[in-house]
Amino acid sequence: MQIYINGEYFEKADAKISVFDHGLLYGDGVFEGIRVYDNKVFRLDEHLERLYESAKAIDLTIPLSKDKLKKDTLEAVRRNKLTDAYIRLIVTRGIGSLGLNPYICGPPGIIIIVDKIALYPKELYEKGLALVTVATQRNLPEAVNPRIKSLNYLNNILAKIEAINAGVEEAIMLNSFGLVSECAGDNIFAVRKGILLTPSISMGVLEGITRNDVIRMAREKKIEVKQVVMTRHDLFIADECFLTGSAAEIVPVIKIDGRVIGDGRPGAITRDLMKSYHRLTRKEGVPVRSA
Ligand code: PXG
Repeated sequence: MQIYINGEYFEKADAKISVFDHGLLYGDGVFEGIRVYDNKVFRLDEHLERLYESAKAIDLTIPLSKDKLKKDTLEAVRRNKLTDAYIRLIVTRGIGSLGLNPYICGPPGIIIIVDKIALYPKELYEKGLALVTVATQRNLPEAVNPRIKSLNYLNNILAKIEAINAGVEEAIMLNSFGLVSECAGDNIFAVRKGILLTPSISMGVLEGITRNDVIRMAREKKIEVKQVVMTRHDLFIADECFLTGSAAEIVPVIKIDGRVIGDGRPGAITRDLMKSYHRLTRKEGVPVRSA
């Protein structure tokens, strides 16, 4: 494995950063998780755009142009010779001292890891997933805004711990008003009476790139899509439910807090969107080779 750190490549055992990097000391930094399908990087421009927006929101200037980072990302994929992969793109605040001040750190650290993706078991996509609502609330938008894909994922990890301890794989997180926001690492959708519903971004949600693709695909299929204020009740009475994310893609949900969703099997609209998304991921993407 060849890992990119600040323009140089290292073997996994030698890919090391400073213990004084504020990415480690404070979770001060941003990241993206990107997929490679069949030698093409899926939605690379969209992920780069969100990375630069997350960086801007924390007043971190990425020392490379978007175009240069795109070229470096493609080169990192090429070097690792994987046709299907998961790219973890990380920008840390850089090396500083034992104090919070980010303005005396730097330069920012740029890391690109290209690895095999550990997919959820196939069975999960056929049978569907069970979820629970957890007590850990999604971050207040007035604190670390959930729109920032920051290196500080402890809030989501606390939610994940609750879910795993309850015997399920994912957690539904509510915002401080008790309204549905998203899961620990995925966005959430419901279908009711043929209408596709998802919490609006203002509920405290990461604007998922898969979420945007699903909204677009549904509209192309003439399915009405609404970004809404969503309660647990809306999930309990939904006909269908599913999660979206670059890692998970589209995963059907069949149980929430012990309530069976719809008829307890992945719904027709969910399955249709899963098929379309699968096709989309193989069709679109930035070729790894020709760059
Ligand atoms: N919400 C949150 C909180 C996320 O972290 C998504 C939604 C989906 O966004 P995209 O753009 O991927 O459609 C994410 C991203 C993992 C893992 O290992 C997953 C994410 C991030 C980091 C790790 O499963 N999901």
